[in-house]
Amino acid sequence: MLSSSQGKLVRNGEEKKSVIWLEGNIASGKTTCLEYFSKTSDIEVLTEPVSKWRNVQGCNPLGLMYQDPSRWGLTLQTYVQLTMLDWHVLPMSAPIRMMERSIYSAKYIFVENLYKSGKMPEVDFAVLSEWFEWIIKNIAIPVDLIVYLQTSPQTCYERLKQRCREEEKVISLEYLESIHNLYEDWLIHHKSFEVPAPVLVIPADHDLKKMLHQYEENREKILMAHC
Ligand code: DCP
Repeated sequence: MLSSSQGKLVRNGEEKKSVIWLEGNIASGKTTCLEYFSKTSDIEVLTEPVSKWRNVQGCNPLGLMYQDPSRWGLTLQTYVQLTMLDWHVLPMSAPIRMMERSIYSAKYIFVENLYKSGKMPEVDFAVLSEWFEWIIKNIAIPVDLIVYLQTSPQTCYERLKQRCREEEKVISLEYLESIHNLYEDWLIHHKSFEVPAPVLVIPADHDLKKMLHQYEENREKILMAHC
């Protein structure tokens, strides 16, 4: 018998842990969603370690990758893979964990995009792929629900221009369209790669007020993720 009280998930008196991945295009509004759920007791929120990607021992692999993807794509994505894995294996400190993206989207969306667009050499793609396959075969990466913030690439482009992150000034609408198409093929059309959990789609082109309303509406569905 399963019940929920104040976000706590209880099965036959035993607390059940649950892991949710929040997925979506660049600037789709993941941070706002995570902030909203971080106010709920019994949820821990893990944001993407972007600050690490911008500063690893004084170097900025994110910035380098945007300047010269063919040269630095492997460098950034190797580090993304490491930092995401670090999040995935971190012991949970609350019954529910909500994570921004995952090691899966790092590979299936971002690495795939670099390779498919001809910006990642075949050998780099092969090495990253072997690493990824080894990790998912040998290390448990739990997930109960994927929440997909579905946006149009145009909306992300507008939001990106507003937030003005220095490294991202080179991002074009075409780049966001490619990321969008890879996400749709993966999570909506199931055309490309394995989807490791059920997907909850939240339309995310709306303004802040409507988005917060939708998070409220979907709250129980998300918190009861493992049912
Ligand atoms: N990135 C990447 N490769 C990955 C993951 C992310 O190149 N495997 C890049 C894309 C962005 C930056 O890292 O330039 C940060 O990702 P998001 O913009 O999606 O993260 P935010 O926290 O800014 O998301 P949002 O705007 O949805 O809150």
